[in-house]
Amino acid sequence: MRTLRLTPHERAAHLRAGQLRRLVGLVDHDDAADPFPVVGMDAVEFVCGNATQTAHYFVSAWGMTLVAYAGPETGLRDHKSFVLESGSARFVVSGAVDPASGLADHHRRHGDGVVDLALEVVDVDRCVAHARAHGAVVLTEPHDVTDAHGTVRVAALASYGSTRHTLVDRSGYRGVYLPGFEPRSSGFTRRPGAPEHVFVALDHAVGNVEMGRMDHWVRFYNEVMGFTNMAEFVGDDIATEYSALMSKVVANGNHRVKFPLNEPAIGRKRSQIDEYLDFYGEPGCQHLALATDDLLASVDALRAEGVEFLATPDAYYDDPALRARIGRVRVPVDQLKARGILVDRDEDGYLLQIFTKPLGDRPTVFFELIERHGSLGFGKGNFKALFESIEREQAARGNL
Ligand code: TYF
Ligand code: FE
Repeated sequence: MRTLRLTPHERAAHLRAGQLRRLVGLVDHDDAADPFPVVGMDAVEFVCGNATQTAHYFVSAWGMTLVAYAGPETGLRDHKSFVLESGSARFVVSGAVDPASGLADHHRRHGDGVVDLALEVVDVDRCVAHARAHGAVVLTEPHDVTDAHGTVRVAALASYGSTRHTLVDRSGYRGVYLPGFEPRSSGFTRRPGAPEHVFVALDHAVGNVEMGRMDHWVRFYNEVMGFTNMAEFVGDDIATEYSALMSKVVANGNHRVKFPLNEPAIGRKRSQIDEYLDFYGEPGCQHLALATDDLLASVDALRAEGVEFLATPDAYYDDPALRARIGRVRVPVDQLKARGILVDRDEDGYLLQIFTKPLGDRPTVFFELIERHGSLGFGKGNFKALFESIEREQAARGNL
């Protein structure tokens, strides 16, 4: 029998490709005809007040795997960064070491937050040329970064607020993340029985922008990155009735990268988007949706580690209209009710979703967990219940 021998890097790439296939709704796409061909998300970078402890939390509670590290011990004096993976999702958690570090200033202004939604692209120079020609701010010009494992070509574009899109072409690189990082798997030893595979991919990353700026940022992604608009949007009807926000979704050619964009709307109450903007201090990433194959198991594992989710009232599940609309899903509705999991159905299928409370001290960034069964939407049927739940939290914080 012929055995297939893969290097660790090939195995990892193989795994990531397999997990990317599990994202629902990917479409075939001709990269050659795309002015800004995106392979998928490369990494999400967080800046935290205590990266050491946030990395520990992502390992111990969220079942992520530590794969690389850069910091004083590896020659980086300014800050430290931990690289964590779960399925095809990669997080980089960074925090200031030197008090003069720009990251310390970033944290003072914004609290814990997402600074970079890095994209893996086919051709960094071509993407930057296209972006520049369409008015993008180029934060870092394309350049090579090299170590013994090969060369990565990187550049960075400015997006809303201080959010950045680093563009990475890692086709010439076999290292674990980027030059400057050392492989590291020890340090946060997972206790036996601790959660694993809580999520397998990043489904979408949402941005909050100022009132009246949503269409500007939709156009930015259309023109600068060639992203197209997805059907789902929250328009004036929903905005005035109960959400106090408007939302549109853009996606790259193969639909691996989906960026909903929210702006506050004038509603009956103070918008949750205004609360975010006040505490983050400017536009920024509001939530990351993490895809899971088994949301019920993920929620049980996370709750056991003390992760808190938004509550859903029993009335949501007891509503005959909801029962009729969602029909049969893979578990009895009572099992969703016991966990506060929301369910929505559209013409393509259904989805299960749940939202955490804010991750850090400020009422800013949070996670969504999502299990898709055909549905390509974002849970429009749940917006009313979700926004009421968010408003209860907002009121409890004294911000409504
Ligand atoms: O990504 C979405 O569109 C859903 C719903 O402030 C949503 O997860 C939209 C806006 C918001 C919170 C959740
Ligand atoms: Fe979402």
